[in-house]
Amino acid sequence: MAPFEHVVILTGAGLSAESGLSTFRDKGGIWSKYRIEDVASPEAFARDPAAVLAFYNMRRRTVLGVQPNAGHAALARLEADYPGKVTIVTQNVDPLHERAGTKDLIHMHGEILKARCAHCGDAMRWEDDLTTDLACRACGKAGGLRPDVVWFGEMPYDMDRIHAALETCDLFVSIGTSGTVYPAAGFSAKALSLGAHTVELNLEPSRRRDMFVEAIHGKASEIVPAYVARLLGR
Ligand code: BV8
Repeated sequence: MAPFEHVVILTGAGLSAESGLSTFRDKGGIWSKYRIEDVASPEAFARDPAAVLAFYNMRRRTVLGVQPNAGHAALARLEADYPGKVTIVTQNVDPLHERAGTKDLIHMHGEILKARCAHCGDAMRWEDDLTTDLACRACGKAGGLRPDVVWFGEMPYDMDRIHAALETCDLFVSIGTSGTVYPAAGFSAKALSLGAHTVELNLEPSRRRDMFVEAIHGKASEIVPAYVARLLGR
């Protein structure tokens, strides 16, 4: 008998920090070196596509060189072994959940190892640098290939599926996110309002700390395996 029938997990950049990927809002984080308005919006891409592509080329190269950590591995075990339903939603655009073995993952902010044509919408796996002179394989037009990530002001992916999961879950666990970016930052409030038990696993209390019934603070590579072991009764 599972302690909870449907577990929804939301992850953020803090889960990938110990794999060597910078978070966004910690000291020395990505947004301390770059302005969102310059590199992570459709307006920025229209204004200076080369600068936006260079930002993502740098991050893509870093992503290709890192490995998942014990936190990612624990969540893959949870998905595989938990007797109830598990839905994992990530804000991260890195592939570390999949590399650790997670099979059914919702990348609500897209994936940095995919490209999408702004002209025709065709999307494809993409591990090389993106440049403005590249032509789309589907429509043949150049200048439109962009990372298949969700920028500020764009609608995140799979929102219907995420809301359906939030409406049926009885456990909501937020891991490694500051609770800054919406709509993800609003998921805990929705789950709590519908009666779910809400838990925050993070290095420190997030901006949405008041939406969590339970909080465990520490490094994801330590507290996530311990929490998953508790859920699996090990
Ligand atoms: C939209 C992809 C509408 C690209 C990203 C309501 C109120 C206020 C503002 C808004 C609102 N609704 C919408 C907005 C605007 C905006 C927004 O939320 N702005 C913020 C800044 C206030 N939201 C949007 O624009 C969203 N779109 O709403 O569209 C719409 C409606 C109709 C039609 C069309 C459109 C889109 C948001 C998505 C933006 N894209 N990423 C990329 O990656 O480059 S967001 C970006 O932030 C990343 O995805 C990142 O994952 C995400 C969230 O950040 P975190 O993951 O939380 O990372 P952070 O660094 O902040 O925190 C890390 C945490 O980890 C810390 O707490 C730290 O303590 C902890 N930690 C660190 N190390 C460890 C650790 N924990 C454990 N172990 C460790 N070792």
